[in-house]
Amino acid sequence: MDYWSPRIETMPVQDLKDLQYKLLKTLTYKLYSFSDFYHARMKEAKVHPDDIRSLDDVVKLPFMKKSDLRDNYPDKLFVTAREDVVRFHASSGTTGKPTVVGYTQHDLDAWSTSLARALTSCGLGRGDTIQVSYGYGLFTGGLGLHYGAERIGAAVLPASVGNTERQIDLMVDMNVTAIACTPSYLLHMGEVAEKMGINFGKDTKLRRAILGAEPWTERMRTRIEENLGIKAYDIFGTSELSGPLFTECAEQKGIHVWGDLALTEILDPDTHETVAPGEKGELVVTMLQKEALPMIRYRVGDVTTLHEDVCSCGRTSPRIGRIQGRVDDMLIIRGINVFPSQIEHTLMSIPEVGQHFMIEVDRKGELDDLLVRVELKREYFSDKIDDLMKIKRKVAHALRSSLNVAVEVELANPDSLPRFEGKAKRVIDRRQM
Ligand code: DLL
Repeated sequence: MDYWSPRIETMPVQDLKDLQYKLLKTLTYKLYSFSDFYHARMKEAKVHPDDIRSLDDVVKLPFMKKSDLRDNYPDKLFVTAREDVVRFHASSGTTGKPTVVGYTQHDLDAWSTSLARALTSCGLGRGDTIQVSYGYGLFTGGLGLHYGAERIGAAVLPASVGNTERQIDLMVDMNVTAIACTPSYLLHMGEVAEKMGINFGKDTKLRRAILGAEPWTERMRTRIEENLGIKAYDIFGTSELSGPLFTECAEQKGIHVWGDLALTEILDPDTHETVAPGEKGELVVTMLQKEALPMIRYRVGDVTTLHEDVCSCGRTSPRIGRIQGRVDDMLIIRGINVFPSQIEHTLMSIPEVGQHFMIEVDRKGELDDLLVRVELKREYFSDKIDDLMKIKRKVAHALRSSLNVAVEVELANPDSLPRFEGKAKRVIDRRQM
């Protein structure tokens, strides 16, 4: 069995907990002393670092949420000197502003190490050619996987997203053995390949896929593995925690969350009590070693389960089960996070658009499709097709630039879209996985 960091990955459970406690203690002292934000938060929660006397005392510490990043845009929560930050990424927030994350060199090293362990646990290493078909740029997927794959000595094909036929040609010509992308993109690639007369099993060397950034199911895994003749592994992470960080191992029994890097809790989202082992709840993560943008008890917003038994692969870190949904209303469209409030924000800045809109999500073929239906203000409603097309293009363009994802727009007659008594239900998600 190959491990990337054998000592850490197979450390006896109690030793790992002792290490986590030490790291947590150091982190709380550091942030209490050097971060105005955390100092104030801890004071407000009436907790002092001296009160952290065991790992279980983590529950005394205050939570952190995505809105804290938004409220402190762009970098007010960074605790290192600006000169020590060597990389930024950003992801969509609930309004027009993204949330910005930053990394020191040590943060980037820890991120790559996490992925090096993860990719090794999926059976990848030197001699593999990994096509990275997550977006490169502000999104953490592309560059994250890129450096993780280089770290294990694999050859990287930085394909990014789009131009699917060329991606497939490259996969064949470059003898690609593994791909990292969203599960829906891989299924889409499979369809395009079929049209090109290429059979993944026979015509490519593809054997493994590292799939995540969006929810998917066991059923989808079976479909991918059977249709494409490969092994598919789940990969999880969020930009606030660094980016893609953790995967399943070859046993495919949950995602290993390395204990020296992260402390995982699963809580009841309403009572904030820890749920019983194996029970569903909200994922809350403390990053134990992050420097530029530390995270204590970050409420990730994903619903999952925690498994602390030692995996049959020999790794002792706890595992989380498949992500089963979100506690908030964030949608994931082709791997990109989209908040309905962000759509509303953009629409409401366009003078021609009225108050009412609907968001419809569907899956066309294997790809997510986002349709926004908007009601025009009466004074802009016209029987001239040209005028209407102009407004439609304007709305589509505005949404595309704020969400970073293609949107189909449909203009609706004044007074034609549903009105709501009580809570508006503007999102219809017809995707079945
Ligand atoms: O999606 C990081 C990433 C890149 C993960 C590449 C995996 C692969 P964000 O854009 O910040 O970061 O979005 C994070 O995506 O809170 C989940 O809701 C969702 N998500 C990520 N991975 C999975 C997964 C990246 N394996 C948000 N299953 C998270 C289900 C996932 N949902």
